[in-house]
Amino acid sequence: MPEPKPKIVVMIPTYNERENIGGLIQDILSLPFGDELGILIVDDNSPDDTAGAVSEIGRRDPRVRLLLRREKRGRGSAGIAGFHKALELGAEYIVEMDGDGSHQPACIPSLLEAALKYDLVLGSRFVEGGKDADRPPQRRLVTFLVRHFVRRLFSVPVRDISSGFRCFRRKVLEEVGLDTLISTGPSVVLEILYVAHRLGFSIGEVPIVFIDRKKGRTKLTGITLGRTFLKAIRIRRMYRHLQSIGPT
Ligand SMILES: Nc1nc2c(ncn2[C@@H]2O[C@H](COP(=O)(O)OP(=O)(O)OP(=O)(O)O)[C@@H](O)[C@H]2O)c(=O)[nH]1
Ligand SMILES: [Mg+2]
Repeated sequence: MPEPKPKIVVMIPTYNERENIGGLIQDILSLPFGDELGILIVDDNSPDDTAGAVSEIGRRDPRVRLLLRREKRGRGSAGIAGFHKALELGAEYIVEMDGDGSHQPACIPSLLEAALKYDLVLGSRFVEGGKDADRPPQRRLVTFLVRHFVRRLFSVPVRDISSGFRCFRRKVLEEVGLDTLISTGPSVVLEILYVAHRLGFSIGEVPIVFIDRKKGRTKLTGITLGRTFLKAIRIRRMYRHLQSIGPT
């Protein structure tokens, strides 16, 4: 049987998400896209054997693929490896989302619909209809600080600048220079958005309801957060002179 060639690839970086990943994959597969949609899980050899759970589903359904890396190399580097693989698979639309249950598969169709109009579409908690549901106050504070600090730093005209639930048209990922990005951690989300903006790609937002993770543990420690802020400052310095040549 020939391998399915997905037009849409949903790319999910995972580290210790075994409890979440099975249900999430099933929910994505039940969206009405048939063979046009593929799922790519990028796992860093999670000790809880997330990869084993994904492989088992992949054996039953060839739309599910696993990119297994030998060791934990960070959220950013996992995302970049996933984007390379999605391009290699021939995807026209690449959806990026978390594997912890915070991002709802039910929002994928509206991201894709908006991607007919925009080069990059963010799933946004802060546009009308969006929500940052049931998060503890300390996590809300972090989002608030990131949002206001980074929005001011980058001046990208979007409301949910740190959203990791988004849809790219292929050409955006081809042109942002995946191999020259400096982020290995969560700042990759900001870096790609900033570069895409500086290159003149159009960016839209659709509402999402973000749910706090119910199972598993966060990988976002205080140290990671501090590093992300410092990286954001470096990113701004590096790319602020990047000319908007307009997308080709
Ligand atoms: N492959 C890989 N995935 C990672 C790594 N670190 C985090 N992830 C995944 O990236 C996604 C986001 O990580 P989270 O721990 O949920 O961090 P967050 O969403 O910023 O913060 P919370 O939702 O508050 O926990 C999840 O799917 C993680 O499993 C990593 O080093 N490698
Ligand atoms: Mg999360």
